[in-house]
Order: sequence, then structure tokens, then C-alpha cells
Amino acid sequence: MNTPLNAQVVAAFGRQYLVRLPDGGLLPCLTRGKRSDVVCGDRVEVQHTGENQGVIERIAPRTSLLHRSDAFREKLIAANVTQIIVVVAAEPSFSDELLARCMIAAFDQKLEVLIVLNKCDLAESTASARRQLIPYTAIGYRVLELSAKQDVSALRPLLQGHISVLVGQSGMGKSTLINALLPDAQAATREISTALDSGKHTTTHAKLYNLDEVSSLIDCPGVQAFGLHHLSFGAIEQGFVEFAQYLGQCRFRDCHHLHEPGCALLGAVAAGKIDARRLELFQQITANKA
Ligand SMILES: Nc1nc2c(ncn2[C@@H]2O[C@H](COP(=O)(O)OP(=O)(O)OP(=O)(O)O)[C@@H](O)[C@H]2O)c(=O)[nH]1
Ligand SMILES: [Mg+2]
Ligand SMILES: [Zn+2]
Repeated sequence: MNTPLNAQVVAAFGRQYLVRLPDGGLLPCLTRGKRSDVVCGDRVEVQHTGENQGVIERIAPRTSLLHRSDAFREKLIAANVTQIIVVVAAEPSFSDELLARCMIAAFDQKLEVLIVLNKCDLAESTASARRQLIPYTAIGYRVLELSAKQDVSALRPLLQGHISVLVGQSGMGKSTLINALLPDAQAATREISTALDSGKHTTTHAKLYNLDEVSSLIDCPGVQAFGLHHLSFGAIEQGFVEFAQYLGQCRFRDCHHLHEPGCALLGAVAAGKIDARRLELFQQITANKA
């Protein structure tokens, strides 16, 4: 039996995949040959090769592809998502560079962005995390504060109609959020992995969960670094959404916004229109781009 591009990859473990068939059943699948460019969220055509085994024959064109890369390799994160939810928390502390990088990737793939500040039950430390997010709310990003351990109801309506992917550093509470939204999910969280001593990252592979007919959520392993080697200098400039009105206004056409005279972005920082930390992040992220 062939499924003409309407099966969905719901989990990816190396080169092994779990695929949901149109009738709702799950089928473990491999790829043909050495192919390994299939990713969670892909729509695929599969063929049964045994009673409980299949092979992925084709991947449907993707509406989006989230990936990260350095000079040596590329890591696919999820396909066909419409929204990226960056999960941050006060403890462990989060990296605003990672946050900025996720947003650049989101802009490049035209995804909605939602920042979730989790663990708000940790009231004292959350105050400083909240301060760290002020530049992001100021430029229009949505920030939702919640505690995955207490109440996630405010998140539900924001997931409606989306294929969302949860990204963030390890330990921010992505899988705890999944379990709160889907009590049957039983995603492993830190408590369990500490008991099993399975290392730093609790979630080891991406997994897609269906919330309802039109909404689903992908849980991903924590990321330490979000390499953007695949994006050009210009794509990174655009990923800093508040820079838009200044781009093209610098004295030099090839301005790198470092210390050039007549730089519109440096001017905007001096005038208090752009947050200085955001320009600093831009300079760090583009440091290796020509
Ligand atoms: N106090 C508090 N702790 C939380 C909350 N949400 C998650 N945690 C704890 O944070 C730790 C990490 O949670 P996980 O859900 O495993 O984190 P993760 O982001 O999935 O981590 P990786 O899978 O490694 O990427 C666990 O000990 C959770 O119990 C929360 O709202 N409040
Ligand atoms: Mg996890
Ligand atoms: Zn400039």
C-alpha cells in the first residue's frame, strides 16, 4: 500500500522514523539508501515493506524548514511548522543570544514567534528573567508567562490551528509543558532522566503530538547553540525586525554596523531607538560573515 504524500513523520531517531498513516496508525519506517534528510513534521509517501515496517519513498515539498548549521554540518529540527515557541525560564538562566538566533531563523522561514517564560512559580528569579525580555516585548514579540507545573491554559488558544515547535535550552521545561497540555503524552522530563542518569539532554529526539484536528506541537531536544551558518548577512539583518526601518540608511552600502561613520544602526542606538544589547547580539552573530 502506498500513501500518496499524506503520512506524517511524528518522530525521528537518527535514520529511523515513526510515521502516522492516514488511518491514524503508526508505522516504523526507514529511508531508502543513505538518505537522512527526513525530519519530524514532514509529509511523506511510505510503502509497507513488512508487517510493521515501512520505507519512506518521497517527501512532500515543505512549507517551512527549521534547521541549524555550522561550517561542518546541518541539523534539521522540524518541517512544515507554522509557529516557533521559544521556551525560556529563570532557572537555569537563559541565553538571549540563543533567543535572538531562534527569532532570526523564524523570520527567515516566516514563522510566528511566541516566547514562553516558564517557571513563573519561581517568583524571585523570574523578575530578572522578565527584565531580560523587555527588549523583546518592546519590539513587538509576544511573551507569555506561565508555570508548566501550575497552569498552561493561557497557552492553549495560542496553539490553535498551528503546527508549533518548542525550542530552547535544555531544562527550560519544554517536555513539562507537553505533559501539562497532553496528560497522555508521558514525555520524559528531567526528574525521570536524573533517575536514569541519561545525560544532559532529557529529550533525545523530536516528537510530534496532535492536540486536535488542526493543531499539533513538536517537542525537541534542548539546544545549546543555534548555528545560522546557512543564513546570509542580509538574512540576519532582517531577522532583527526592529532594524528594518534603518536598513539601507547607512552611509556605506556594505556597512557592517560595527563602527563605521554614518551607520544608521549605531545612530539609532545612540538615540535610544534600538536597544544596545540587540546591536551587540547582531555583531556577535554576524562576526564570521563577510
Ligand atoms: N518550578 C518549576 N519547575 C519546572 C517547571 N516546568 C518545568 N520545570 C522543571 O524543570 C526541569 C526541566 O524540565 P524538562 O521539561 O525536562 O525540560 P526540557 O526543556 O524538556 O529539557 P530537555 O528535554 O533537556 O531539552 C524539570 O525538573 C521540571 O520539573 C515550572 O513551571 N516550574
Ligand atoms: Mg525535554
Ligand atoms: Zn551601519
